[in-house]
Amino acid sequence: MNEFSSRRESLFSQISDNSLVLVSSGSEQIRNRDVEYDFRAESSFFYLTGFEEPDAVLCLLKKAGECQSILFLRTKDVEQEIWQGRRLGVEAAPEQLKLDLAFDIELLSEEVESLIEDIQSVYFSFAELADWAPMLEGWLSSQKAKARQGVQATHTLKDADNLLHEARLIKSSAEIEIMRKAAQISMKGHLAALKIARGGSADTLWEYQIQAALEAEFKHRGSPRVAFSSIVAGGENACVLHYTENTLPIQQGDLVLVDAGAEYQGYAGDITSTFPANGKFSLPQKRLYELTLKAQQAVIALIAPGVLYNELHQTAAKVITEGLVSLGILKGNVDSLMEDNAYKPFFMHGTGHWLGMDVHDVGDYKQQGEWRALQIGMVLTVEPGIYISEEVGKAKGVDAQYWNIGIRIEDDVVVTETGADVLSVGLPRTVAEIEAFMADKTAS
Ligand SMILES: [Mn+2]
Repeated sequence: MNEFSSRRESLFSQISDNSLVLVSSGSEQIRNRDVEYDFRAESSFFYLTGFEEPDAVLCLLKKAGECQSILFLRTKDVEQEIWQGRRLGVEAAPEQLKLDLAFDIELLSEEVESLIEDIQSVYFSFAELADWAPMLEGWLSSQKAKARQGVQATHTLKDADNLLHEARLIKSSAEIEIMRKAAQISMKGHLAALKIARGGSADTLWEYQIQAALEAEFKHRGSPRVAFSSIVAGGENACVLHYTENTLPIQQGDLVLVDAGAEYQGYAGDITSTFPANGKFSLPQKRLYELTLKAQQAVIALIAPGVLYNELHQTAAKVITEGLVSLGILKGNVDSLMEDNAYKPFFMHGTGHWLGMDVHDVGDYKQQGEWRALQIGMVLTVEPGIYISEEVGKAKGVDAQYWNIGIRIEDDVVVTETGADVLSVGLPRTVAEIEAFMADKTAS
């Protein structure tokens, strides 16, 4: 029994007898002409198998009290493997992945047609309905046709995501240690970004060069790929939330916003740092940075089991609103500004999200219409930000010294019995710490 088979056991224990669960790894996608995007298996499939090949389907069959894990996958093919890479193959799969049976993926439709006899409930991801629909239609109609032979047709289709997403939301201690590693590799990548920026070379530094430095550090430390496209945004580009072009030169006096995370053993790190390219914050940059950090620290201090999810954002929004009032960027009474969401033009995203195998990880934020309470083992990001583009600054009458500044500070946090454990700890975060790190060419 390994972590993957115990996850399957746990899923089996939650479904009723005579059920079938289908989980797909996904297929390779074309990027352009003969070039494919790097393949990355669907997270729920990887969660249950630890297997990363495309064109594979896991079938969990619970029938007459017996539980079987059956994998459909690509067969060994010497010719194809020379061109496209190695395959595990049908023969090796059961032993290697601790499964009961394996079949050629080409036989999926045919084999499931017989496995599904007398199965009452079929689970699959409703997000993949269009992919499953043709096969489901075939299976359901062939069962109906066998009714006179005494076959009881499936009568319930269920969303597998309901079960899988809830299971994935609460991390085991083994998962938390992998996530700590993902976050620590990510942290080291961010340090590498600060280091290349402080290098002091007379040449212009480009956003993609900072990206190269941090992603090289991820790989150097054992992360084979990024968890999502890295954002390296100089100056006003930081006001574009998902800026991934990373193609422009860093200007003297700009802040650099880096939002990047390493993937490690299938789990995502997700960190944002904001620092001055020349090593020294200007006064308006410093004021907005310190306000963002104050909001982030207030949220982290609040995290504990039982705290409602939306209290985190309310706390960040309140700190930012108060701060923007004291800087004269917002005018009025804090309570009524909060009621009007007056902070939204400057802080337009949420304060965080679940983190796990997916960077924006699965799991409901509300249950029965109510914000859910934090539980031990949940992992989330805390990432307030303040963005004042020239357009917004002009429109809202903000003093021009604050225009074209975008700041976000993000860490990865696991909810523990006593509060919060910051998995991504290790970066210089205060203005003094960042300026000292940027000034000392030997600091690491
Ligand atoms: Mn994030």
